[in-house]
Amino acid sequence: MNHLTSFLSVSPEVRDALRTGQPVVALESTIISHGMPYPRNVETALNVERIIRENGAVPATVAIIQGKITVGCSQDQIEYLGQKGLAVTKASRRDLPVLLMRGEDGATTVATTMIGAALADIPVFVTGGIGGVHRGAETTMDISADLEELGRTPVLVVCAGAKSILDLGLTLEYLETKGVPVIGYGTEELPAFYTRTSGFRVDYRLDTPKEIAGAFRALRDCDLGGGMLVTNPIPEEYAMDPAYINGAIDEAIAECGRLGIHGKATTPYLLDKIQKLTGGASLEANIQLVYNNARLGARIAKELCE
Ligand code: PSU
Ligand code: MN
Repeated sequence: MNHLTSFLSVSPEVRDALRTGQPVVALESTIISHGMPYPRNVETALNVERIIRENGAVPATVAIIQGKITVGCSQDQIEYLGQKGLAVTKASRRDLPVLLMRGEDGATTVATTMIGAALADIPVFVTGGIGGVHRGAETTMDISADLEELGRTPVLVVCAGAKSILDLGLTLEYLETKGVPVIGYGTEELPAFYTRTSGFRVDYRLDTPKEIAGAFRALRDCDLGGGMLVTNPIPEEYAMDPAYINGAIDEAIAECGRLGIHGKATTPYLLDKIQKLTGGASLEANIQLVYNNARLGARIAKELCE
């Protein structure tokens, strides 16, 4: 462990895997409680864990359970978070101190899952999409804490890019400022979650888990600080039509503005609205891209253990 704290609880299975040098992959829980409807969220979370095992790594779903940063949630805990849904506190970095003091529960975002992974010494974390710079951030200042975390915490995050609910160009600028390498797995272009392309370029294209692991090893060996973002395009067969999905996204953003939704409620509102507008097609794409990321994350974690 990097830092022993009584607020950290690592499951016996994950602890053993880390002690014996086996690959471990961290997973977030806001995607369960706030990112998908019940019961598909629980089904997806358990499938992701199974895929990671099938690919030779140990899954470690992270959440705040009764005031502990829990690394390696049980099936019951995943079921609980999924059922409670939006009633669980969405916990980003700034939420941790009070939740831990009170002994409460929280679903971890990308930022807090990185914190948990780093405390437990897990280098690889798999998710769907990261938070970023929201459209209109030049007046709202709505920039996800995920980006700051990527700038400071040494964890490799595998995602399918970011949704175009965000300003992707500004998100890339922010990551550049923070010194975060943005890698495209087999692509020159930043994937936009539901689609394989976005019109924006990644910093580097790498074609193998071995090269990705090598770059991350260099980052850590040199103590550069901060993480690395690996963007993995959604498989072709599940990619959505850009005009269709971007139309739904624009409509969801307009509705969000009319309703005056802001702050931490913005991302969950947009995710839900897009799912409703597309009649569940976006949920299917979302699930498949997470599975695809789980396969890649497990392979990178294995390379890092070589
Ligand atoms: N984007 C998605 N799905 C998600 C999220 C973002 O496509 O589930 C979640 C993640 O947990 C991410 C968080 O860390 O939303 C970002 O929220 P905010 O923009 O409020 O920082
Ligand atoms: Mn925000």
